[in-house]
Amino acid sequence: MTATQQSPTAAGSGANASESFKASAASLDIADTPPERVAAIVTAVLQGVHGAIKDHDVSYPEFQAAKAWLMRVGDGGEWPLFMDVFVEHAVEEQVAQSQQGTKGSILGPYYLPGQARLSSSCRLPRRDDEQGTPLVLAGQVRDVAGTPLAGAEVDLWQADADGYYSGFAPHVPDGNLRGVVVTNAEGRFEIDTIQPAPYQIPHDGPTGQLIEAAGWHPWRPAHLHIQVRADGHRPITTQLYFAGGEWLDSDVAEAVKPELVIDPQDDGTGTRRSTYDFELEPQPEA
Ligand code: MBD
Ligand code: FE
Repeated sequence: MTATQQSPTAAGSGANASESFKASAASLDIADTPPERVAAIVTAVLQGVHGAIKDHDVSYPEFQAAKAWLMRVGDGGEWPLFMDVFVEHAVEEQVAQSQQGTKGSILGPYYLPGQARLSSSCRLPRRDDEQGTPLVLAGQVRDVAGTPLAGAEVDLWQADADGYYSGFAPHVPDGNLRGVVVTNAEGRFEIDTIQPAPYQIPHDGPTGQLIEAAGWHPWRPAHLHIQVRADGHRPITTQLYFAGGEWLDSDVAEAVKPELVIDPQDDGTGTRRSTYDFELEPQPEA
């Protein structure tokens, strides 16, 4: 097994995350943001940087080391990873203030659109020898008034039992442990998958190097990523976490909310089962 073909590298997964982000954000440009707003936000960010330099008496070697590190983040394609780990949660919390229904959480860098559409009761695509404890997530999608939403999409993506995502680790086949599950006439779904492992930020790249240099830890607790969409409703992007799991209280991405922790129970056959219902609010008027 060669390193380049088999083992995921930070640079490989970073390049994929950058490509995927560019595709999803192709139409977004700071030129479309009003100049007063750009000036206000960027001035505040720069004031924060200038304040840190002053408060911590930053030296020239430290300034140049920071510049070299920032260049490596770009070269390694790690801006999506860095931004989603250290910044996205604050944006999500801000947006959540005007959101009803199921709590959201961050999207992260590993969403890929256009996955297999699956019927309401299904198994996520997996390898013949997929490792990991069987996990079944069942539930219902409703509007905030309690009406079931038939034909809603529960788009799920997750790491495997080693903590790797398909599309971002060369040894995992495309589409593995990803799928768009369509709810039945009662708005229900039942998804057969496996328990994901906690996720570790890759340590051979600049984001991992920063975490190590600062003496922080690189872990996210085990999680399922889910986006729920239904016609006429505001989509929610969220994550589910597992009660008792490692790193729940110290997620490097600070994206855990207590309402999003499930506690699957063994059904006596070695399969762990949990339910979770999703509630979507009406699409806000444009
Ligand atoms: C992940 O799996 C993730 O969910 C986030 C937010 C950042 C890096 C990896
Ligand atoms: Fe993730």
